Amino acid sequence: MKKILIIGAGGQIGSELTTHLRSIYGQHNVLAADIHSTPGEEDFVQLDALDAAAVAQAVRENGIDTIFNLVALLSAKGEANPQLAWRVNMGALMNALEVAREYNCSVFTPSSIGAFGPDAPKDLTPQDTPMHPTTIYGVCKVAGELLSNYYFQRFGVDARSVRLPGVISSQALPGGGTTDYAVEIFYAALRGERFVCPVPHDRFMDMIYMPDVLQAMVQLMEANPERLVHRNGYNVAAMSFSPEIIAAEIKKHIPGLEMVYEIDPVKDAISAGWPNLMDDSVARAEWGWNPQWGLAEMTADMIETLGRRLR
Ligand code: AKB
Repeated sequence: MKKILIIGAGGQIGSELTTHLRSIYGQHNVLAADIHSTPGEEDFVQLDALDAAAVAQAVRENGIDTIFNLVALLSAKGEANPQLAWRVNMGALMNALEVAREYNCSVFTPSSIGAFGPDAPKDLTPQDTPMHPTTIYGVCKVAGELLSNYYFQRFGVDARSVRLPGVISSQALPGGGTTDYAVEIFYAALRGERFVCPVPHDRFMDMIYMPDVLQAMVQLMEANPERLVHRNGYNVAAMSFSPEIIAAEIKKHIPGLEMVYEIDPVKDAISAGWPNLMDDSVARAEWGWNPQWGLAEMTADMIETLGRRLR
């Protein structure tokens, strides 16, 4: 990776990925792109990921060799408007792959635990297993993995992806996801507000802390292509917990946290079909995936860093 374009750079992952990649590859070698403008930001271009000509122009004019395509409507938001979710999620990916084909770029796109459906084993969900998601988000993720593999086999486009768990981070908020509660609970705890949890107390889901997400993206994109058998998309696991478990962990730092449950039927149904914990042994074997953050360390760090931001 020498010249990088991040599409969707203003989102939860994009905002931290931009800073992280600039610290490794240099400020001017990482071009941030988003549909919303960021006044005064250097090395930024405002573009609509669904505008193929605009994506091509950004790649051509800046000599880009690697594209991170982070544009997506998340799972719960996708269910509110499935047609829009398909148009945005698949449109942005198709444009990224087509531009990559034309200008010989590598492409990273996050897949998700949402790519699995109710017929996949819940515990230690294998890398290769039935994938029949029941959400439009999951359908897009499976289609995206297949499309990325197709572009590699048919056109030689170096497309790679990981199946991300719910991402926990202290900078930009997620939005429209089923796992968002695991971020929002920290804001409530630190502000002394009652937390209203939308998923059942005992619903386990895979989660990951942002530093491990950034590490996974760089590590996979820098991996020797000859070692990559799966390419799209690798299971990456870091921790798994339920709402009552994360609440208990936060209470070790903030004993006054108050949590009540008001189950959101959409998030309940979505999360019921997702893994409890994926088996990530293939990612470990093929490119050395090795997460550093578990529940206890992540919780302590979130309270410290988000607490500083909110003060
Ligand atoms: C969501 O909840 O939709 C996302 C995801 C797990 O892909 N955070």
